[in-house]
Amino acid sequence: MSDVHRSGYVALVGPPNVGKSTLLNRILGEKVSIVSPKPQTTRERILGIMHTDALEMIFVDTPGLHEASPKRGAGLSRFMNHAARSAMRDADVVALVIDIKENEGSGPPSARIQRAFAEVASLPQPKILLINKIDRVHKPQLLPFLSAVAQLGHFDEIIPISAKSGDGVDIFLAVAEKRMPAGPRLFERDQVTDATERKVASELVREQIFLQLEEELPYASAVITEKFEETTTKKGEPIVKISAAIVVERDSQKGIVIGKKGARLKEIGEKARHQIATMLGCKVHLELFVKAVPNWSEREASLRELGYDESTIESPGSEP
Ligand SMILES: Nc1nc2c(ncn2[C@@H]2O[C@H](COP(=O)(O)OP(=O)(O)OP(=O)(O)O)[C@@H](O)[C@H]2O)c(=O)[nH]1
Ligand SMILES: [Mg+2]
Repeated sequence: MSDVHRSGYVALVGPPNVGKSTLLNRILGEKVSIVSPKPQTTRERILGIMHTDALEMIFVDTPGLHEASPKRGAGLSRFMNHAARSAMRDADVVALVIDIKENEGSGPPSARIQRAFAEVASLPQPKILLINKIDRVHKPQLLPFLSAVAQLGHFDEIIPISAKSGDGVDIFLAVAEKRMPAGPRLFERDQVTDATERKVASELVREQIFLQLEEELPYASAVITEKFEETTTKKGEPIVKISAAIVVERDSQKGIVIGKKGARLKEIGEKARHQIATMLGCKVHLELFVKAVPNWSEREASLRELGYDESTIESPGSEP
């Protein structure tokens, strides 16, 4: 092997809920991107960086590509699709993730999978198809789908994987590595993500909202960390004091997040605090409050305030 340093961006794109964020966390061996069984969990692009002495592979987790729903904020939806499309346009390698369970039997690819293929078909970069969740099917069931997809000729490589068990993930990494261009190190050797601790803290609260609340509410809420203070306890132990606002769209939704006698909010806070403490490796004090910002997911000014501003989407290759 040559000793030239190589570095590049690998975009993880695809429909919602197929396992893109699970895959990113699996590759890095730690949680940088939140995961839930509900679609549209990821809202912004998140970088996860894998380093070796001669290589830096920067994986870009993206929001699931989706059609705007009349029931959900059109502004937020546009922001999410734009973030995903700009990440895939600017990456060195595009990895399209799909869920094998959407295609049981030997029929042609489902309409949603075909739309995903169409999203990447005309991109000039090397394209890898990752058929995820193979832990959920019997291996022989995969074969007809694999050969049907191979015949379409859209992809340079087709790799069945399980982001959950790790099956096939090493093969993906080896294939992506071969496609990395020569280039300098772009991040510090110990940097795993470009997201700040402040940002990951709000995401971990948002993850609990996705996990604990039903139906439309997760989509109608956002989390913003308003205070993040590194200090020490009376005993001299390090502690981070965080205050975060859960933003919903209507006053009537506040009660659902808060729950009976504050029980739901307490549970969200407890679980999120635990996760944040694991990430930071120290004690955490987390204070949550809920506020309503009418129709924030539609209004440009509120979207901007909450960090969902289309004009701020950088290409993944721009200066970190
Ligand atoms: N059985 C199985 N479940 C998986 C696998 N990968 C992901 N999941 C589950 O699929 C659901 C969605 O996973 P995410 O990683 O949030 O999916 P995503 O593509 O990032 O979703 P969005 O951010 O909403 O676009 C979660 O419940 C995961 O636990 C897998 O390989 N096998
Ligand atoms: Mg995701």
